[in-house]
Amino acid sequence: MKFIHLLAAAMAISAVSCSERVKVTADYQVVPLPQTITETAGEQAFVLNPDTRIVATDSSMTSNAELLAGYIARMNGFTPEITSDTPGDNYIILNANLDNVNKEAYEINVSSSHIAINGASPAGTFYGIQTIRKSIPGNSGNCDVVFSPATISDAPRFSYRGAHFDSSRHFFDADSIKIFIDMLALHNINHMHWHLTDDQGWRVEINRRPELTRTGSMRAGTIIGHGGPDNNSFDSIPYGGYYTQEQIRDIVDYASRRHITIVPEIDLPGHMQAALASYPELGCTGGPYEVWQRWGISDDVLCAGNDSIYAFIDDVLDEITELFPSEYIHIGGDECPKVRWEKCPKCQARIRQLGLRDNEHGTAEQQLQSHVMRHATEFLTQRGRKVIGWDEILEGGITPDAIVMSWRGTEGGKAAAEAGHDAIMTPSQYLYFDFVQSDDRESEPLGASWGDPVTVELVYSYEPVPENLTPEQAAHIIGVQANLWTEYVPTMRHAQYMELPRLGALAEVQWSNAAKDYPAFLQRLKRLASIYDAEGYNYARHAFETKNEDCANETQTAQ
Ligand code: TNX
Repeated sequence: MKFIHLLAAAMAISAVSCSERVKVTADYQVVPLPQTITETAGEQAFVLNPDTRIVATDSSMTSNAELLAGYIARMNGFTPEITSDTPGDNYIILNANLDNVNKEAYEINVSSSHIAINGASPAGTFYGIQTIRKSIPGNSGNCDVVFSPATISDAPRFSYRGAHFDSSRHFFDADSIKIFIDMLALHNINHMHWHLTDDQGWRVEINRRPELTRTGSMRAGTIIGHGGPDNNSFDSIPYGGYYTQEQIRDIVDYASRRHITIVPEIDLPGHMQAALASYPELGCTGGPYEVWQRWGISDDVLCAGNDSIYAFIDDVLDEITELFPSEYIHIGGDECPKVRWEKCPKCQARIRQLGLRDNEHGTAEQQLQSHVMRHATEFLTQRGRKVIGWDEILEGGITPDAIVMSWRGTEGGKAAAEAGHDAIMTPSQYLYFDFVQSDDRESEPLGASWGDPVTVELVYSYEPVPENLTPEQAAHIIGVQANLWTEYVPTMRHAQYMELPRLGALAEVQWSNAAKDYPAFLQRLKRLASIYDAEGYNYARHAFETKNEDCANETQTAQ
């Protein structure tokens, strides 16, 4: 009886707790783990409550302040007022005058009167904001938050911290892409590699080539299941979509306010069947071609012997550089079969004209691919951009400034670094988030047709700098990225299931220098998952040993 009374009393307290402004305690052990967290002895704690203000010291801090106010509003149910004047106490002040060569570094000082977040640039301040935001428990409802006095100093290990997203195989509307960008911001990721074109759909409006979206953004149906030459089951449901230039500009702006650069990819000269369906004269056989309904590697690629493909590449890249201010532009280079070129009179004539023959750089056809890539590279270099290509660009000779994205394991990245090229590591066996995430494939939604499971622990265990590199060579490993190919990922809710919480493990690999400690990381990851809950993100539970929610066939609207 007594116990029941106590229970009833406890339930009553928890039901009213937040309206009585119950306090929860912030925990600075966040993902990714900050470099140093030093508790200050003998000081009173800071309490975040509905009277707390955010001080934006100048206009460069306004957007950061608005984002912080929004995070607090969503987590805690109240929206702090933003001001430019510093009140007597109870404020969070944002600055960007920290002296540090790493422009993404930040320092946080928590004292009883205020929290100061100071970045070495507005991006640095933003990462300090993320740390404060993630230190708030995800289930803190309408509660006040107690921050113990401390100094946190932090800076990322890698300057390129990427996440790739494939909008071609499945199309995700602009609001979904913004949700994805918010997910990246939560994980301190600063580059979104956006795969916008492929055999199965062209997704970016190009004014000078209107057929690319008129024809190339729509396929007549989609293969059911993994495919392969013997599978002829198609759903016969027309499928498509594309981003207008106005939408792209809006998304680029949305990302840049979150200090995320969007690196667009135009995949050349293979993975081009949607473009060939739009402009058949760009292919070796002249078509007709259809926007591909299968997954895999199409034999039909741009005809390297045809002068008109070079004008096509220029037209597309010209508008791409207008739309995307990114220093890096990705020009693909992967999986370009040479069967058409071997038989194509124009390609063979071009090979003769260029004097290409099989040698230590590769076959004549591989060198012909390098010729196409060099054309695109020169076009972009003249406009002050740097190119990134998949590791096949090492075959047949690579242009001097090209950055290699190592996906077929780590060897491409290692070879690139040894040859003095910058490299971004995205080896499939650790960082392909289209691979299933558990050995129990039966219980998983259909994943990529190749590759072993990629668990959270495996992602966390990844060390991006290959062994046996000199310090100079190691400095060429500029970053790390995970890729989400979407052949089997039709909705953003499903994409979240594939990304989360593996993105948490990726964030630690990209940002943190700390020695690996998986059990300690898991504790931090559980707390991050409480923020996934607060944000309404769908995520996989394998690492937490609880049941996965059904991720397939669900939709989610933008917040
Ligand atoms: C390989 S990674 C591809 C993609 C596929 C992916 C499926 C790369 C450069 N090419 O076209 O979507 O495998 O896992």
